[in-house]
Amino acid sequence: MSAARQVVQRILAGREFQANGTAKAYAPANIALVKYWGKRDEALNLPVTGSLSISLGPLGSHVELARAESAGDRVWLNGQPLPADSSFARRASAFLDLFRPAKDFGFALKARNTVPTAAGFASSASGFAALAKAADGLFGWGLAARELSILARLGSGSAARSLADGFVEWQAGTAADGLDSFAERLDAEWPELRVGAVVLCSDEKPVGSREGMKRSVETCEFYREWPGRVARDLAALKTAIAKKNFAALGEVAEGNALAMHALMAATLPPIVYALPETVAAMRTIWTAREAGLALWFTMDAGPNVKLLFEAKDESRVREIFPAVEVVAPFG
Ligand code: 2P0
Repeated sequence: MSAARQVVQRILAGREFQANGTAKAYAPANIALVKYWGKRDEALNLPVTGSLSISLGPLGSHVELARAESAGDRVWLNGQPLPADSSFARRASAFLDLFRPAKDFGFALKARNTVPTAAGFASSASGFAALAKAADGLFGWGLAARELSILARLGSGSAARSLADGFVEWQAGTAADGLDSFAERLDAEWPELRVGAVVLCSDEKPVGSREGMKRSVETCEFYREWPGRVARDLAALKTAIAKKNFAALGEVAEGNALAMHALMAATLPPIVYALPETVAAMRTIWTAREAGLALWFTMDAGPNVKLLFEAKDESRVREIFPAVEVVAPFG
């Protein structure tokens, strides 16, 4: 039995697998302010370090899950039926295998993303988080948020952070089975906070995160510096959030993203996601900041930048980046 399936059995010990009607669930997408880059266990998506994200409220994934009339899963994405060999259907079915009561039990899954696919926010985190919640609803397990976070992580690491709104911290944990590696909401609100997506290129990335982080752990000479850096950044970010110090939040998030991209560049073979337009956008942000605008950015495993600012500066930010898609994570 796979390591992931063993973990699922441990969490679901004593629970029934009786499917009831159609379960609906929603989970928000999230953007990390202190990043996850590197695993200590690939089968269970256990991270080397903790990470801290902000959930994107109404941008996320809605799913409906029911038992299909016959064996074999039926998967729809944004209203379209998908061939079973499409990458989305294959990933969803592989995740649902963890909960499948019998080989001839097929799932009917309808997923709808409100994360615009072209906006540069990943929908896999919200998708697996919503799917874990929907499975919980379909079988009536009544799992706790921590347990749902662990199940979602088995689909994709960053999905562990998509079970809650607001600021969410994912603990790396130390247990081999990962039962101590889950994410929880921080007790903090920041209604003025804004995240802006600036899409510079929506082509498929040359190296996926899963492959990229594995390569960094194995070959990047300064990967050993990363856990210490993350620990310092997590502490500084939590202080910034507690004090609502926006400049401190921006500084930590931008610095952490640039440090992650430095790790990527020092990986063999090197991984450089930035395009000339990415570097130009960074310089524009730095110039605006020198002129007094409280604007910072973060970047994930791709060439697009995500702006961090407060509501009072939104019109100035829109003047600089007219195509920005703005999200208010706290509504
Ligand atoms: C993050 N990323 O913290 C980091 C920053 C990308 C860069 O989590 O292999 O899709 O499914 O655990 O979660 C993307 O990695 O990887 C990611 P898996 P995942 O948001």
